[in-house]
Amino acid sequence: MSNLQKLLHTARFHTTVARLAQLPRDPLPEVAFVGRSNAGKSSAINVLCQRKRLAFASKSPGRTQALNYYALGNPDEAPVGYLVDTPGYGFAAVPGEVKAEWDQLGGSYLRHDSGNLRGVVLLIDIRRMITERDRVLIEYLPPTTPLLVLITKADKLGRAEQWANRETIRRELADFGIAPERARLVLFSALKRTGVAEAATQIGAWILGEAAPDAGAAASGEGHSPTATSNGQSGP
Ligand SMILES: Nc1nc2c(ncn2[C@@H]2O[C@H](COP(=O)(O)OP(=O)(O)OP(=O)(O)O)[C@@H](O)[C@H]2O)c(=O)[nH]1
Ligand SMILES: [Mg+2]
Repeated sequence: MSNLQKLLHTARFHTTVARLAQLPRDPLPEVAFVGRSNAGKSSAINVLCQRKRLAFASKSPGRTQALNYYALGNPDEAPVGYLVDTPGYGFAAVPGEVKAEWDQLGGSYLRHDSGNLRGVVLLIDIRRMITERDRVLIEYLPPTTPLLVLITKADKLGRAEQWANRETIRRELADFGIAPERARLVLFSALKRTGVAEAATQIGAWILGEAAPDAGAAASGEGHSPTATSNGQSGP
């Protein structure tokens, strides 16, 4: 296992942010996990960090209501970066007030562009594909922010369907004007640990400012993805 992957195993809870004024002021690299409610953000963080209950995963959508910061690096030293779990969006049962809150917090966090955001992990449920809200979210981002698109809950479908849906998502991203080299697509399952090594390697590389090896080198044995690219850094 590479050092890039191991970096995520050092994750520990840092702080919860309910208002933008509370964002950490240290200019450390951040990687944000975003996606609709129930897409599997918190579950992905737990499996990537090899911690069962670091982020709270729940059957009731809308569980994560604030930005949760997890610090990375040797626990005896100052953090080298953060993972940020963000509130899910777009769940119909969530009252309008909570939705407005997402726009306030999740939306403005992505838009405010602190200069610290090195990459965004966008989680898409493999059975739901890309939604209008996902598209709006991508538009909030600084236009060069690289994306790691985790196609989650891949275990719910057979291999052929997984790859067919991955192809549809790839096409939809292209239709939204996302350059192929900006987005790396990974079939992912927190349950079966599919795609975990590749995702952890990319995220570790973003935090440490290194180039990620391509999919073949980082893959967990769950299939080489022909269109994946090793993204460059968006950092300053
Ligand atoms: N089968 C399967 N279920 C998953 C997977 N990942 C997450 N789930 C389930 O999906 C549900 C939602 O997962 P969460 O990780 O809480 O989703 P979230 O995106 O953090 O949700 P919010 O915080 O509400 O936005 C839970 O019941 C998880 O157990 C996966 O890879 N496979
Ligand atoms: Mg969550």
